[in-house]
Formats: sequence, structure tokens, C-alpha cells
Amino acid sequence: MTTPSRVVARHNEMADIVGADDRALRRLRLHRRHKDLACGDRVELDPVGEQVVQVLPRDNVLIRRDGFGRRKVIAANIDCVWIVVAPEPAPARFLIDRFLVAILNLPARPRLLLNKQDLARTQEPEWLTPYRHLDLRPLAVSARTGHGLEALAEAARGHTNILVGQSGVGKSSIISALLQQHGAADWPTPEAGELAASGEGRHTTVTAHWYPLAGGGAWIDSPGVRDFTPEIASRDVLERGFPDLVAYADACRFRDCHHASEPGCAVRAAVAAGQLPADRLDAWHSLGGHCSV
Ligand SMILES: Nc1nc2c(ncn2[C@@H]2O[C@H](COP(=O)(O)OP(=O)(O)OP(=O)(O)O)[C@@H](O)[C@H]2O)c(=O)[nH]1
Ligand SMILES: [Mg+2]
Ligand SMILES: [Zn+2]
Repeated sequence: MTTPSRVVARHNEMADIVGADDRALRRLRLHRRHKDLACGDRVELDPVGEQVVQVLPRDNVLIRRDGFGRRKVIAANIDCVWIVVAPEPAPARFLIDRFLVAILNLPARPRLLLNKQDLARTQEPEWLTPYRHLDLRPLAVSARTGHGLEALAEAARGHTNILVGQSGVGKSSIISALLQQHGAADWPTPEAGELAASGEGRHTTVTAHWYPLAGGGAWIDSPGVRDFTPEIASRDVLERGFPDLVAYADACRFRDCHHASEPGCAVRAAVAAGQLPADRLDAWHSLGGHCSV
């Protein structure tokens, strides 16, 4: 008899794993053949709960490229990705476009979460304009005041949700606030320092962490990024990240149009006509859409 379990967090050669039934939390040293295990992975443990005997197939896995081009696994088995942004720190240009390429390729549902509403001067910040035509259904919340958290919990129920975004936008604070209301009752309370408390001290998240929700579903907290580089192995991958742009590309004169300076480019025509935001085309070019990937 093996025990169905979940990888809650990964720390170098170790992994925190929780039994699906007993909810017991174990920190196990991993065998080398399991060095790719990630937060969110489903595994089977031996009867005494000391070793991973099997890793179940993944639905998907969220990956980024680090500054040296190495693949970094963030988490596995995700169905909704919330890109968290805030008035402070100000959103980095193209960050959302970059996340969208990874999310739409998982595939998973992308959503926008506008945190720190208590600091916001406008309901819809200006930088949101290039994304209004995409189905990201922005939700405004404040981890500090609790504004919007009920709606967020409602939208999250039954899904495996991950919060991604720049460091300091409040991902851990949001999860911390949500778990107080909507965490699974028999789940061990996160250790102090593991989640950013509402105090002033900074606790940068160093590894992704999985938390179950009452009534099914889960939240995954992830480490903040300064930038995000998706894996783009082919033009198809890039195109999946730009459904709005691709919708016009069929009408380009050349099938392999890069939407740069080719004559008869329907994408540039859509930008000129105000149908497609220029920032989206800029993002496409910045991600390599101008060359034949
Ligand atoms: N005013 C205000 N501050 C907030 C809010 N949410 C979080 N903060 C503060 O923002 C800072 C960063 O919050 P964290 O939750 O640690 O941010 P994070 O996104 O988890 O950061 P990393 O773990 O580094 O990626 C902390 O000082 C929080 O208290 C909010 O809704 N309003
Ligand atoms: Mg954090
Ligand atoms: Zn074109």
C-alpha cells in the first residue's frame, strides 16, 4: 500500500510532502532520480511515508528561464495563474505579456490581481490599457484592508491557483489573509516567516509553497521575480501567448509575416486603426516575434 501525497515545497535535496488523507507533513530527502520534483507534484510514498516511490504524471508545469538561460521549475499542476500587480512596486514593462506566454501555453487560465487597492489612486491604472481587450478579468483587492478577498476566494474555489509577480506586490500577504478565512481547517498553520505577516518586516518568499483550500482547490505562493522569461521553443509557443495579435495575422499578405516592415501587414494595420494596442506588438517583437524562432 502506498500513500497518495502532494509536494508542498521543494528545498534543494529535500521536499516537504503532505499525505492526501492524513495531512501529515513530512520533510524527506529526495533520491537523485526525483531531483525534478516540484511544488504541486502528486506522488506516492512507501507505506511508512519515508520515500517517494512514484511520481504521478503532471498536467502541466510552470517554468521560467533564469538570467543564465537555465530552466527553473516554479510549480506543477496549475489551472489558474493570477498575475499580481500593485501601484508599488510599479509594474515592469512587458512583464504581463511575458507571463501570458507561459500561462497560455500551460495551458491555464490567466487572471490579473490588482493588489494594494488602499494605495491606488485610480480604479484602473493606465498601464492596464494594453490588456483591456484580453479576457483577464482584473480583480482589485487589498491584503491590508481585506477589500475584494471574498470575491477572490470565490473565484479560486475548486481550482489550483498560483500567485505570480514581482517581489513585494503582496503575494504572500494575500495568501496569508485568505488562509485565515478559507484555509483547510486541519492544515498546519504556516510557520512564522514562511508567509509574510502583515507587519512591516520583509519576508521574501524563496520557494513556491502549496496550501489547500477548504472545500477543495489550493493556493500556491511563488517567489517574486524582477523579470520573467518564458520558454519559447517555437513560433507556435509565442503565438499562443498573443491570441489577440494572431487574430489579425491571418490577413497579412505573407504567411510568415513578422509584423515588422513587411508590406500588407494586417497586424500593423490593426495597430494603426486602434484595434490592437501598440504595446502588444512591441511586446511581441521584444520576445523575438521579429525573427524566425
Ligand atoms: N498598503 C498595502 N501594503 C501591502 C498590501 N499587501 C501587501 N503589502 C505589503 O507589501 C510588502 C510586500 O508584501 P509580500 O506579501 O511580502 O510580497 P510578495 O509579493 O510575497 O513578495 P516576494 O515574496 O518577495 O515575492 C509587505 O510590506 C506587505 O505588508 C496591501 O494590500 N496594501
Ligand atoms: Mg512572498
Ligand atoms: Zn503581419
